[in-house]
Amino acid sequence: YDVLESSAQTDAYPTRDPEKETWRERVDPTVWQDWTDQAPISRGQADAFDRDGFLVLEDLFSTDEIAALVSQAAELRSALEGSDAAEVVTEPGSDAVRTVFNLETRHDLMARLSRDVRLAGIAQFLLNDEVYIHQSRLNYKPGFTGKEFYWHSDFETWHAEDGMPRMRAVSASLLLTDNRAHNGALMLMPGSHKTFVSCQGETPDANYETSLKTQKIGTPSQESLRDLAQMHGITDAEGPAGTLVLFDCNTIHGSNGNITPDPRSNAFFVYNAVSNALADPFAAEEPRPDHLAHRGTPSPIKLRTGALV
Ligand code: 6CS
Ligand code: FE
Repeated sequence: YDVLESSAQTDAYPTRDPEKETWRERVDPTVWQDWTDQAPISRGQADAFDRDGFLVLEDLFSTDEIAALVSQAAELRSALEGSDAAEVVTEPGSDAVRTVFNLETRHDLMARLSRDVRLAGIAQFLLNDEVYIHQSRLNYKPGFTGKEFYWHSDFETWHAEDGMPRMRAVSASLLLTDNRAHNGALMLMPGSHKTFVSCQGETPDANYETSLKTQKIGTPSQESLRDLAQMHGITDAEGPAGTLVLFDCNTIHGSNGNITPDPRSNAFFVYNAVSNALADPFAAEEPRPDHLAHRGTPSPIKLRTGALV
């Protein structure tokens, strides 16, 4: 791969060249404002997010709140077992539910969670803007049969296929089971968010129909991943149910399969800055459906405080 400097023109992050992969420098900040004592996270946490591209926060939610969310997630899952809705993605090779999209539209408690100051308020601070939900999902990784997610940057897909212009989005994953290295916890490469890996390979039509089970296009080459892992190392985002994992839209991440008896699940909300609303896709013919990427004029989230239940 070549290593090129980027510039903030019409397409700050060109990707999916049919011929070659390129490393480009990130032109956007990670933390979009200076820390003050009004911030919802400590100075050390803001610095860590800036440096690593992620942050793991424990003890933000009470046991009652987590119990309510866990039972809601289980209900949603059993209600959608066997559903052929486009918003429900099954595991490769089985009918087990892997992902349910549009989480906040399915239940009041999930809607309330999506607006909570502990998620959306931190996102607002990091992005220094009002925020809206770009995508939301429940991720389930069943015991024994849960399959891996290969290494990728979310932003690469959101830019190429959804038209997200700049790196001004953050994902909040609230763990609903214990997540450990052994049951397929999220793995992240700390510091990888400062490099944009412009991936090789054109986007096939309706790529999302297969990429949500097994992603092939928009993933870095093994050569790039080897170099990134050597430069940055790999961190397991472990924690008990109730842990919040925040990560920048360009942090390289993935997860292993789960052959343990212990399922792994999380509620996942992507907050995008309202000033970074979607344009036409940068490297795909058609935008993806709305349940994968909310389009149109964004309606900013009104923050909620206090207990969820
Ligand atoms: O498609 C998405 O929006 C997300 N899912 C996958 C498998 N890769 C890119 C992004 O994280
Ligand atoms: Fe991802």
